[in-house]
Amino acid sequence: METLATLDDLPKAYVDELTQKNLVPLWPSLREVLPPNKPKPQTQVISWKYKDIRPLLMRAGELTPIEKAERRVLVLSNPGHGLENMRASSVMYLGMQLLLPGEWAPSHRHTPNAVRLIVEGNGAYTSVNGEKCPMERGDLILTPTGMWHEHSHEGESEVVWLDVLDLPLVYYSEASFVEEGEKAKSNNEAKPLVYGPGIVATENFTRNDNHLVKYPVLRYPWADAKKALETIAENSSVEMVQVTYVNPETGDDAQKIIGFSAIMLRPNQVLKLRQRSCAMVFHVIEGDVNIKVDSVQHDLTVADTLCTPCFTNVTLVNTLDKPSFVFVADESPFQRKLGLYSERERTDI
Ligand code: 1HN
Repeated sequence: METLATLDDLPKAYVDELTQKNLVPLWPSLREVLPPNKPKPQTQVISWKYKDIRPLLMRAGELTPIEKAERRVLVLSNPGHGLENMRASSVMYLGMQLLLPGEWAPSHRHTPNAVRLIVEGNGAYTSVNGEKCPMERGDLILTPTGMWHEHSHEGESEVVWLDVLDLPLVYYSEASFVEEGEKAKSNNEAKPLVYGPGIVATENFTRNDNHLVKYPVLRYPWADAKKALETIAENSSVEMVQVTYVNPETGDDAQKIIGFSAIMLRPNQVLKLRQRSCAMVFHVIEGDVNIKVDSVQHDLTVADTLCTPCFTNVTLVNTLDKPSFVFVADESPFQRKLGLYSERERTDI
């Protein structure tokens, strides 16, 4: 590939005149915006250990009352994007949120899509458009774009969860904003609005705005996902024991931009993933997993999180002689919709 001329190859007076007229020559930057063969991601391979996060999150619980935080979150920020930009990848935001007994994180709704993966504790609830979703360890709870949500805690111990949002993408698109809800806690003792996949109270169903029907499942209990994984592992010899969280109404991914799945690693299994065109996030729900990304190995245990940039060689190793379980978030729904998604063979075999 031809090496192209740089800005320094141009007379300074010419460059200054371009600048004055808000013009930029393409050729000095062409190789940067269109690198050969694969992207040059800013996303770095980063892991966050829960044993590092937890004490700092509990300290935040002492330092900042919920009323002064609205959402008490430590953001898992990728230094490759600049820590202050609060991105795990170009599309995904990750945060660990703490809610203490008796606390209430007030109702709001916003354009970015969010999910919560519950990390520890019980007795807390997220209410999504009035449906009260109990938060149990490993559960996945959706708050899709535009749905009202608030968190409350009626239990005894700290509750912590991992938030995954498409905030970086929505913010970059200049489409990110929030609306505040009622100042009072909503009556989430009310009967649920959705009674099961495809069954909704008629009083809550408006044909022109059937958001509820578009997202009939808001809570995916971990017990169900785990049982599904164990059944797949028992009944088939498939190498990748994986379930995808889908929207039963549309048969599509559970949300439009970020995809969610869970993998069961068989005892001592070594699972080599193909290269993918999107960044990925791995979060250990149960067990001990070494994740090798290209040549670097990261030892993860329960509640640890790791993100990988596009087109890396990722190997998951279960170091236990019992199953380990990993939650996965990735950008494939977004990339597929735009026709950008691809997979490649690994480059280390
Ligand atoms: C949000 O609404 C929540 O509702 C958590 O718990 C994290 C990060 C950025 C923007 C909105 C929540 C968030 C967020």
